[in-house]
Amino acid sequence: MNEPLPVSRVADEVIRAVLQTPVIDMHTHIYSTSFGTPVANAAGPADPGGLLLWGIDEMLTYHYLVAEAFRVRPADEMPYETFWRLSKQDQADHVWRCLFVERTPVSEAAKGLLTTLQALGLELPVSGLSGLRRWFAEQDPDDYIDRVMEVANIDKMTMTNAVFDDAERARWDAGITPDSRFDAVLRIDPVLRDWPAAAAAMRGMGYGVADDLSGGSVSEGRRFLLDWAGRMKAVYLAASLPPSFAFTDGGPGRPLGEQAFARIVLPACRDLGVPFAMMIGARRAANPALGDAGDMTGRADIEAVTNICAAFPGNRFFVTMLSRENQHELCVAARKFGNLMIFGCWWFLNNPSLVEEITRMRVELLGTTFIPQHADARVLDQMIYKWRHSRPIIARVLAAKYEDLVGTGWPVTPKTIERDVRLLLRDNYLNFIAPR
Ligand code: RAT
Ligand code: ZN
Repeated sequence: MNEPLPVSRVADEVIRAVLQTPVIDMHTHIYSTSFGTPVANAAGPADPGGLLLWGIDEMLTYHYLVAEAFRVRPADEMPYETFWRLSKQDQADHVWRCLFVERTPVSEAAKGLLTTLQALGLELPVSGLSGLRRWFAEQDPDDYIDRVMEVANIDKMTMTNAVFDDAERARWDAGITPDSRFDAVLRIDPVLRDWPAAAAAMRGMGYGVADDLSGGSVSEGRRFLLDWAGRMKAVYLAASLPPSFAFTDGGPGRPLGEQAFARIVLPACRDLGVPFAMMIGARRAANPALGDAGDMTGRADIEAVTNICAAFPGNRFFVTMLSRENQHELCVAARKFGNLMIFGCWWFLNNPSLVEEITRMRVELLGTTFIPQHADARVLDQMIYKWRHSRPIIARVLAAKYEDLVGTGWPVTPKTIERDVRLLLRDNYLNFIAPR
């Protein structure tokens, strides 16, 4: 088992390790069943505001696919308002017709639906969606979560818990039963993106914060974060940030979001002993009529990241960036700062060609000290395709590197491969959220 491998056996060993190692997924938008599900199922009727999305109609109306459907039938043929007024099932039928009937589903997100159905052992719906709709309606969501996790080989996943979202907060207030398959992540975009709006919301929840950060704002803001992080048992705090995100020193005179970050958010993370995740490069609502599908990518300034990592050595930062052009400098930044952990090929980067390029560059610059991927699934079933598509790519990149090593005479054993793959798929994350 622990003999050095001949070069001819390396690729098989790597693929085995990458497929067999259970992943801990550090960024998804999947919720446990206590948050309710809008999908009618074997265990009960639809809960219209429920947050756990799953099933064929949710998969087809994923915003990645909605954007693609509007390329096939643009707004002059299917006005945005008309589409949004349709029932979920009619929207799904429309997307199905555009992307699977009138066109061939070769895009990453379209193929992903097929990968998922195939992995679940379902017939591909060449003759329509009704059979699939019946099958999903017969599932009990709680058992179905287990099934998806087993097929995707996932140990645990994080939710994205947007505390400034009234609908989500109402669910917490109504009472959530802990579910060991999920960890919470306290998501706080408005604090950094729009301080006055965040302050108004916090005041509404009984915290004494002012629009201009005066008076007791700093201690009250921290109290808000500590209360909610404690209540959710959040494993880290997070925000998605625009390409224009900047940080110099967080001092007086700097934008309020930057000051709040330095004076409220990062001290709270230190008190809690948890990292802060920055997802940088999403320009919201480039086309607002498209809803979630209308966001754009943009190149950001890496100096914000290096300034932050340098100024706050007592904090730990997960960082992912959305623009392909930022990837190299982000790797270089991670070489400078031990408190920076790069993660995932985010959103528009989660395509095989880019995952391969980015993962190879990361291995070359950072060895095994990064987190190669997260699913970012919004619909439970997508966990399957996101990981089925990424795993072979990660394995391919690693295998080529080990083969090169064998060429130098360095012994590469199954144990070394297993250790490295565990680091990449779970331990780097676990060690970063709870350092020894
Ligand atoms: O990937 C996505 O689905 C995006 O819409 C966002 O959720 C993004 O990942 C985010 O977390 O802001
Ligand atoms: Zn996300």
